[in-house]
Amino acid sequence: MKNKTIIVSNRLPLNVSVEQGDVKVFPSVGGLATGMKSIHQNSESLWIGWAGVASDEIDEITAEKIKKLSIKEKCVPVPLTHQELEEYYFGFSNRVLWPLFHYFMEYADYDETHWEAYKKVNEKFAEIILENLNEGDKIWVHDYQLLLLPQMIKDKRPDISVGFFQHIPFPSYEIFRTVPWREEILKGMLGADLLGFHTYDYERHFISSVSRILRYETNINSIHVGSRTVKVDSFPMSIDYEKFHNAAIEHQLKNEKTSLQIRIDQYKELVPDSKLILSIDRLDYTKGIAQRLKALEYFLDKYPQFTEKVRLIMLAVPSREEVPQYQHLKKEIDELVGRINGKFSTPTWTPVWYFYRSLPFEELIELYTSSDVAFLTPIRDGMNLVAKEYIASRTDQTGVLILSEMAGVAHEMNDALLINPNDDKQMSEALKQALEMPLEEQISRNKIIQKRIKRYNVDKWAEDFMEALDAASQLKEENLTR
Ligand code: GDG
Repeated sequence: MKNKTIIVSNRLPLNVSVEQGDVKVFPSVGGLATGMKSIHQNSESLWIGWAGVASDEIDEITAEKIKKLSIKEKCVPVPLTHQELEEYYFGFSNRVLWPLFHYFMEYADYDETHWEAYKKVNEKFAEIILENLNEGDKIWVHDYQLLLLPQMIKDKRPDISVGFFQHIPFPSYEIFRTVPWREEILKGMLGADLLGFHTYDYERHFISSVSRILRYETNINSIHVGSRTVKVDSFPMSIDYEKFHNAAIEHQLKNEKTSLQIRIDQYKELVPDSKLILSIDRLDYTKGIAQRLKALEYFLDKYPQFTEKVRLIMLAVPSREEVPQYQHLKKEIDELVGRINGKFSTPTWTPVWYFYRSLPFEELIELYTSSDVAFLTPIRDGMNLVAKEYIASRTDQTGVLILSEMAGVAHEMNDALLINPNDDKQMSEALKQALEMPLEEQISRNKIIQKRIKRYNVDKWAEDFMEALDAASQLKEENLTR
C-alpha cells in the first residue's frame, strides 16, 4: 500500500442530505477544500472530519450509508452527537478559542464541561485517525478545533509525521496566558513536527507563549520539546487564482444574466457615474461589519455629494447562529442597515443592499466583477481570502481594495488602501480616495498584488507546507536514530 496524507479538520468537505432514509453526499467547495484539492484529489489521501449530521439524529443504517458514500469521496466521518457539538464546537471552540484568539477577551466564556468535551472529541478524532493509519503516512491537522490532536497522535505513534496549520490568528502572550488550560493547549499543539501560521506575527506570538508559559527552549523558528525539535513557520494561505480569474472572464463573455446582475446593471444605467462598494463576510463580530456600516454613515454625512452615487452591497453569510454574540450582532446589523437606509434613501436609491444569506459562486463572481471598491475591514482576521479573490477576479486590473491592517492578508498587500477598522474618519477618507482614484492608479496598484497571488496560489501554499513537513520529519528521524 502506498503512503498517504491524512487531512484532518473539524468539517469534512462534504454536504450530506438525509430525506426519508434517502442519503446523498456531495463534495463541497469551501476555502479549505479548495486549498487541499491538489493533495486530496490528485494523490493518495484520506480526509477525516465531521460530516455535518449529528450522529444521534440518524439511525445506524443511515450512518452506515453516510460512511460508505463518504469513502467514495476519500473521506471518513467522525460521528459526533448533538451534545458533543454543542460543547466542543459551539462551546469551547467558538466561545473560548475563537473570541480569545481574535482578541475579544470579554466574549470568552470558560466552562469546565466544554473543555472536557473538547478533550474528548479530540480523542475521538485521534482514535479514528489511528484506525486508518499505516506506516509512512503523513498527517495534516487543521485549525483551532483540534489543538490537542497532534500530541494525542504523537503519544501513540511517535514515528508518524504530523503537521498542524492554524487558520485564525495566534494571539499575543498577554492574551493567551489568560486561558485556564493554556499549558495543555500548547503541549497539545507541540505534538506536531511542523506548526504553520498565516503570518510571522502569529508564529512569533506562539513561540513567545511557549517560551514564557512552558519555559521550553526556543529559537527563531524552532522549539525544543525534550529530544524533539518542533519547527514553526509562516505559510500565508492563498486562493485558486485561475478559478476566480477564469470565472470572471467567462462571466464577462456570457450573454445570459442573473437577476442580481440585471439589477446591478440597471442601477449603473440609471446613474451612469455611480459606484458599487462591496462587503463580503460571514456574519461574525471579528469582521467589523458594524464598524464598516458606521463608517459609511459617517462618509455619507460628511460628503453629501455622493448621495445616489454610491451603493454598498453587503453580503453577510449566516454563521454560528446558536452562539448568543452572533444573535446580538445580527440584530445590531439589521438595525444599522435600517437606520442608514432610513436616513439617506431617496425615492430612487437606497445606500445599502443587504443580503443575509450565502450566494452561489456565479453570483459571488458577479459581485467581484461589478464592484468598483472592495471594503474589507475586519477587526481581526487570520488571513481574509475575500481580498485575494476580489483582486483575482478583476480581469482588467481596475478596482480599489480598502483593507484592514488587522487582517493577515494586509502583510501581502501594501498597495491596497490600508486602514484601522476602529477609525471611522480614516475609513471614510479611504472611501473617498477609492471612489475618486484614477483608473491608471488602480491598475498600477492591483498589477503588483495580482502578480503575487497568481504566483503564490493555494497549490503553492499546500506544496510549501508539505515540503516543510517533510524537512521537519527528516529532522525527527535523525533524532530518533541518534
Ligand atoms: C477562516 C479565517 C482565513 C463567502 N460568502 C460566500 C462565499 N464566501 C467564501 C469566500 C471565501 C470564504 O467564503 C471566506 O473566507 P475568509 O478567509 O474571508 O474567512 P473565514 O471563513 O472566516 O475563514 C480567515 C481562512 O479561514 C483561511 O485560512 O483567511 O481569516 O477566519 O472563500 O469566497 N462563497 C460563496 N457564496 C457566498 O455567499 N459561494
